Amino acid sequence: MKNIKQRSSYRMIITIGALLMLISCTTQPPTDLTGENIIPKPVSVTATGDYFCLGPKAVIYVQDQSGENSAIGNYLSSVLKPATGFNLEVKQTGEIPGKGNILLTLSGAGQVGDEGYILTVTKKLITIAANKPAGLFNGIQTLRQLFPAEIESKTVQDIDWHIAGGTITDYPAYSYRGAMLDVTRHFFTADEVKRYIDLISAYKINKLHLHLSDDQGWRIEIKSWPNLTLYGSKTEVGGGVGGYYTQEQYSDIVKYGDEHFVTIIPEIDMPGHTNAALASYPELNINGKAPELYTGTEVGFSTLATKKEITYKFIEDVFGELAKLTTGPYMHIGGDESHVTKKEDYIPFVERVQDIVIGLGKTPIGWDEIALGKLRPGVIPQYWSSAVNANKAVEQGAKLLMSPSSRAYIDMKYDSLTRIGYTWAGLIEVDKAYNWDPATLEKGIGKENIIGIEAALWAETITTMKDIEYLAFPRLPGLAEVGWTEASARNWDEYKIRLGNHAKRFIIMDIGYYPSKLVPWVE
Ligand code: NGO
Repeated sequence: MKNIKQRSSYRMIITIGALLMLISCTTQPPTDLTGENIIPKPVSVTATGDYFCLGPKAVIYVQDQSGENSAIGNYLSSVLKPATGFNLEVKQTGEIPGKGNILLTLSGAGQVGDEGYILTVTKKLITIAANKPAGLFNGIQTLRQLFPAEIESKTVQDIDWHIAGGTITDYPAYSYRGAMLDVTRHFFTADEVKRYIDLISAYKINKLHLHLSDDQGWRIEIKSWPNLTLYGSKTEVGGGVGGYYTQEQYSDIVKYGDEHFVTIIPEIDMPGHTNAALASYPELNINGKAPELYTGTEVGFSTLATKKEITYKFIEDVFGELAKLTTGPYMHIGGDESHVTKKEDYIPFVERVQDIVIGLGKTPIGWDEIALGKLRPGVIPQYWSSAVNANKAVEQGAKLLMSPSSRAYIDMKYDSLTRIGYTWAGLIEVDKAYNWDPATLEKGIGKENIIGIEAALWAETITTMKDIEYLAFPRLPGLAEVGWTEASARNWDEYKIRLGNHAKRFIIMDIGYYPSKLVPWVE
């Protein structure tokens, strides 16, 4: 009898022990928050020396009178679920959370602006405080990087979910931190664009500029001009089948962007880079004749008929439909390399197109050439090649978006052996993409003249998601830091160590990154 009792109580002890192993944290925890490898680098980090351990019973408390940010609580729960296997409950309540929980709150963040946050980790509680949901989202991206890299796994990992204790106070240097993806030279599906949104938003990039039309293909359904997609979408560089987004698919991308605090910016390039539209509608051509579809990589040979009224009807219709589908404040009007448009035609054209977009309630962005004409107030020129044009824009009082091709064009090769990419703007190794300051790069352009930066990925040489990943990683996290972290707080030798420690995350996230020899990778 005694024996049976003894055995069952042993069994009980063993079971409880095993359960404790499962639900509590037993391995050596990290305790120095200042030693974590956060990209982009936060404004300030202080450590307390203790740590927090996430268990399956944790609750995500969301404190916000408006009810606006319960979605972000669900988002955090969904981010943590695959790897931990925990079904973390989300409670929208004013209750004070007990030990072992997470609190997301829209009060008490103070001077961190609209996108900043304060992340506090104690033995008892993780708190992210922000002024706006965007700040909570950014705080969550930092939190992801504090957990072991396995947090990014899609399958349950049997490890302890420890985080070092302390406080991170953080906010961005620039409000516009963008990535551009060219979906014209080669088409990328809506799912591929969504994956890119996942990847860029993890590094606090908050804009995705989609280059939707060019000589080689028209990529967005416009109901009032159906041939654009019926005919003009069917090609790409090298003669592939091309493709386009239906308005429904585009709206879905916009929504996905909004959920990840990434504003989608649609670009319709004009008056040059328009062969696909010109091939679809003869009346848009100066001579009234439609050219053949184009699958090469030359630039600067096409132009809309800037003197025909039908051209402006076309532009009003296209931007009119796009404005309705786009939740963000911007629409990009292109304007680059219009080498066959006479200057005296180009200037009034670009001015009129700005007015059309402003009339639709949106803010135009355009490549730096648009500064040749009068910039309407608030219009954002995107510096990519001409410092002269950029200075003209500054003289007109505009704030620039900085995409210098020698630093931020991530379609350039890393070195001469890189299997894909261009070289016309130089080779851009990982250090070159990181090691620059937007506010001192060009004479006459200071921080007060800059709205932010954008990493441009043109697609003449890339055809797959893996190609996108190879050129974007690891330069994109570096450019994200150029946009987020003040130049005075950045240093390549320190950054490359943090970057090297992201290799494990890249691998778990299945990011096919370029393993640059300049970076001490820790896999
Ligand atoms: C240029 C050109 C694009 C090319 C890209 C390739 C701009 C603004 N216009 O950048 O059409 O695709 O270079 O690097």
